[in-house]
Amino acid sequence: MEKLSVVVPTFNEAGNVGILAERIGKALSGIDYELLFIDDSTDNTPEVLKKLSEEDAHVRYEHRVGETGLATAVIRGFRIAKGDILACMDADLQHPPEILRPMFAAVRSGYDLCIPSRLIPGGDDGGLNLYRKFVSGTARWIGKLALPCLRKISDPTSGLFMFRKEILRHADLRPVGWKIMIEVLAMSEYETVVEIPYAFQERVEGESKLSGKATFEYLKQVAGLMRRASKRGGITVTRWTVRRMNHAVRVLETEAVQ
Ligand SMILES: Nc1nc2c(ncn2[C@@H]2O[C@H](COP(=O)(O)OP(=O)(O)O)[C@@H](O)[C@H]2O)c(=O)[nH]1
Ligand SMILES: [Mg+2]
Repeated sequence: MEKLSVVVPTFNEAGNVGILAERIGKALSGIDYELLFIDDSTDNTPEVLKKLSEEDAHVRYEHRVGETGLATAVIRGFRIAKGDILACMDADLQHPPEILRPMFAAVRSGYDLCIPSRLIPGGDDGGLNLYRKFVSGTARWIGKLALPCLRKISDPTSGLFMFRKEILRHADLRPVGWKIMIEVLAMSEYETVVEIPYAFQERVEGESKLSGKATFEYLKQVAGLMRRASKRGGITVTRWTVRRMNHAVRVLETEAVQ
């Protein structure tokens, strides 16, 4: 079976990475995977990651010194990942790690990209307060207006997605902004996307790093992509129900047994 690399950017997430690694381990049992942290922390997260990587052979990490930025971290992760299928997930457990198994089942079933969505039947954006809901709704609206390739995708501004590595072969990804998924959607080569529902969670440990600067960077990124985007549309987007998603997971189980 193909190998999966889960890339997780971390900035001061010492209280989350252990639980994340444990839950990912359970979610991906029987699947060949690596969990790759790209860390820019100033707290004791690097020590926690070092210990995790010694205890769990699936875990790798790189601690960067003198460099920060969510997008540069994720792109670095994609570059050094060993998998054939790549995923990106936040470290703070707002993206429930258990969704990785249905995402993997979905990509394996033949789609180029799987984008979990909070905004389709079966999904839930309950972890966001009203202000964050407004910010993220406006960001989506601007993104879709400016970039045709985002129009059919219900939740293109989260940091949770999985795809076949080959779609990045000729992609000129520029590590600007906060939203790495829109960079991938605009710059890579793919035809089919599947959306699956998931419930976004509230952050329990640590703090959000989202700032006013991130909003400005997003606008700059969208403006840049309007000029550079190689993907302008022509994408088939399929929306799965919970039932369809569970079916794909069952198919994956039978493949894993063989
Ligand atoms: N490596 C790295 N990770 C970052 C940086 N900023 C944020 N992150 C990580 O990116 C993910 C999303 O950040 P978060 O603050 O939760 O954003 P929010 O969910 O939009 O509030 C988390 O895993 C953070 O630890 C950064 O400068 N470098
Ligand atoms: Mg978060």
